[in-house]
Amino acid sequence: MDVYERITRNATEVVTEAEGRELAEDPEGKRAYVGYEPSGVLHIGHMLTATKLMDLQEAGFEVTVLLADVHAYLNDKGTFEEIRETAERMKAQFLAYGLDEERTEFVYGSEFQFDREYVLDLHALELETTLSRAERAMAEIKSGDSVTVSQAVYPLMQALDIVYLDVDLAIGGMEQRKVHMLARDVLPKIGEDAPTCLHTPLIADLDTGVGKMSASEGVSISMEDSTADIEGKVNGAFCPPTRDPEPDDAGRERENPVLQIFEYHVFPRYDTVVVERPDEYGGDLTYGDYESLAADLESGELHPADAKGALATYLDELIAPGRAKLRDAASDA
Ligand code: NAL
Repeated sequence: MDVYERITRNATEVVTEAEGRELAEDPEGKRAYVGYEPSGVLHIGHMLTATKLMDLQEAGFEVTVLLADVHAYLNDKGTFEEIRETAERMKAQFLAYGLDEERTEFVYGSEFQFDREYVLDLHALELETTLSRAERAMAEIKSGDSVTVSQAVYPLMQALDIVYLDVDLAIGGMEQRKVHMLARDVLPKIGEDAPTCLHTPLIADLDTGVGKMSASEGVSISMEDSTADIEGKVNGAFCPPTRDPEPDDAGRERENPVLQIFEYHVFPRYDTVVVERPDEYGGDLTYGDYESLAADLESGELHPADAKGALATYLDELIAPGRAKLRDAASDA
């Protein structure tokens, strides 16, 4: 696989493609970073960006993971002390998930975001940004119904972090794209370069295929799930025999979340995927890539129930090391 292909596989977009291609020409030693509001438990959304970080590490990038403690505080996620505690647990789960320890640096936002120079630059960005623009950037990130002043400061700090962490490529899920677009517009106004950004897709709600899966609503998958939890959730998932399901009765777009998880979580981590079946149902099926599995689901060769069984097995294997870390942390406490 060529470098640009590895860097961008399964990404929804690179902003801009030309900038991404330039990075791909000489990735060795370049730095990519992603930030997360610490929450203690890794869920499937974190795992999706983590898988992309592993692609980047294989391509030669160094990775910075920002444990965005101040951001979580500004977004009403708890006291500062609670947030710090959850961040340590999260770090252990990221490494257990498979990030390369040698090529991953974990940084707390609070290590540099209270520095005088940072705060002055932040105020300069505040002068350059309207409240409505900051509010729009936060639409898919904010918690709660109202927008507080803290949540308007939030995207400006996220923009500034991209400068202070000296990164070549900012990674985030599609819910981060408006923050990144704001960063691209506003950073040049204080004399900084617009960052190159790569966005990963959002996975649809597991039960309905509508909208996006969320840790706060509906069914999500996390490192807290037992093997039986995962089997139950995956067996209950929406999985029609197509990549392109019809809209629901209310006319809302739907995706096939089972196929999405195979595509974005399983195939990037396994060379081959085996769907086990008893001999009387045709025996095991082996797939070397996502396309052939999706094609078999569509043709009827692969039954949705068998696809779900295999998905539960692979997901369980992927989260097992992180689950063990969480149990260690619980027994230490
Ligand atoms: C991501 C977050 C916070 C600060 C960041 C700074 C730089 C790059 C990425 C960052 C968290 C993210 C979330 N907004 O929704 O979890």
